[in-house]
Amino acid sequence: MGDMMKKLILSCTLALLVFAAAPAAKAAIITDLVGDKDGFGLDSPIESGLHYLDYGIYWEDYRDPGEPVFTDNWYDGDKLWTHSYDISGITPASATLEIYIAGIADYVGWNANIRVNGVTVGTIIGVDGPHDLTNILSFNVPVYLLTGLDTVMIDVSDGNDAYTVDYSELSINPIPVPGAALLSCIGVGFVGWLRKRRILS
Ligand SMILES: [Ca+2]
Ligand SMILES: [Ca+2]
Ligand SMILES: [Ca+2]
Repeated sequence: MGDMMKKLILSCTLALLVFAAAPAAKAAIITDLVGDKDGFGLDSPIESGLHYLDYGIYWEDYRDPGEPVFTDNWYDGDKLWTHSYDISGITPASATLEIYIAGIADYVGWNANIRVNGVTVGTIIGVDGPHDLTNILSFNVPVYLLTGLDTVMIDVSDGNDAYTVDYSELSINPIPVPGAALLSCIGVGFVGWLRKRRILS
């Protein structure tokens, strides 16, 4: 075993011990909610899988003052919004985007792509009616896309597709701190090893 490897193992073990001993070692899940969870702004909370028309009507704006235009508001076409959150000091392990929506992709050929920072993370394939079902959609977001200021777009293939969104929530699961410390330690060690082998100059 070379000296470099011994040093790497020693320093990574130390890093693990230090972080494992820290009381705040476990990182919390980060969530960012855009809009509010109030059943599309209607008085009755609506569960997923029900008919929107039993509770609200089409083309109606049910927003509270100051709410983003794409939520609790039934209208047609693409929708665009931003999730912002503090990503400093964490290493994301996985991320999920949850969107509660009613009335989208309700004809064959009317598909909708969900994009995060321009990259498609899911597609809703159009099926013929009913035209108003409520649906909680959940998409895995590749962690390389996360920046702390992420644009989400609902890109509908037919601009006449009208629908409403209750809320959008982005949840990020960080790698627990000891794991993140180990990863960065191995990364630093690997770069050192490459330099020593003159692979990197
Ligand atoms: Ca609301
Ligand atoms: Ca629709
Ligand atoms: Ca809402």
